[in-house]
Amino acid sequence: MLTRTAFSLVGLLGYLAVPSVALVFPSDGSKGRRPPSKIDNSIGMKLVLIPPGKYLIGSPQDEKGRRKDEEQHEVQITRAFYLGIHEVTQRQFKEVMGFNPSYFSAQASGRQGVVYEDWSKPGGGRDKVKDLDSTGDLSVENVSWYEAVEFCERLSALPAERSAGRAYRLPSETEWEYACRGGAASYQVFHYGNSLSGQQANFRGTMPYGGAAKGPWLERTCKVGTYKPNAFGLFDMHGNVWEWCSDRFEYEGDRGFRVRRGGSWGDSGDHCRSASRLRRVPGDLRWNLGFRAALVTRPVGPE
Ligand SMILES: [Ca+2]
Repeated sequence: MLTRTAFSLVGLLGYLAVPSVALVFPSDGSKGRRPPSKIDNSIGMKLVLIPPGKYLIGSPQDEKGRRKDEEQHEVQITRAFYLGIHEVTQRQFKEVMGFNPSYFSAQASGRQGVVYEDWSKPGGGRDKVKDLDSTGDLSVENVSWYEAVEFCERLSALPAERSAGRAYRLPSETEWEYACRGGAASYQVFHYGNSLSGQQANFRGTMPYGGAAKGPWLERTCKVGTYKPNAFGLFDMHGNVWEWCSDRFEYEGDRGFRVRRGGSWGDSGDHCRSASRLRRVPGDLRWNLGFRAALVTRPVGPE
């Protein structure tokens, strides 16, 4: 029998190891069945189960690069959810939507009528990926918020997904940041710690964060999963492409903006912070803006 002291010690050790993450999943309509920790869906997308828990969203006031709308406060994630371990790829997007809008692809045209900010060199995105056999595993970009939502709806409607009871959607902003932080035991700027170098993520490595050494800058998206995952098994939460979230972004009132998170291949390290949040109008198309899918499980079969 555990003494009171020993019991407390066990509790304390558990708290120190994973203070903000519940280890037992509450009933979520699955009649007490433990949901699988990983899902491989019918288009080859891999998702992991993110457990419920509490965390501090936002950043402390002395964090370098902080913006005033990163007010720090506790958030409770009450229900487990699944999140794609990767950003949605060009291949997956094309399979579901029937076209590939990506700037960093062989066609590099995105779509007719889209005029890019000419950050690029002659040849644009096509030249940036000319040495690759395929860009199918690069993150999709140049996708509007509406198209990201439509992708989730169409994916949910695929027969194999419907029969499995899987309904996809964009993650909320609070879910996204919770997932990004990966259940870290104490506050840190990135899931890696308090610095970020070009060896750890695809961003403008010439402008690292937190005293990290200057590193490479690829100047394009890269194959998803090139860098180390966080403790939840999620890749590219810092950099590669910004990721649309479901939420509206209040700015001088509700002007219809949506939230994007995580920084991109073109951004300095401070934009890749876990707390970094920027807005875009939902119809916006950028060569550094994509998304990842979340899903909620529905009960299947007889109740
Ligand atoms: Ca990303």
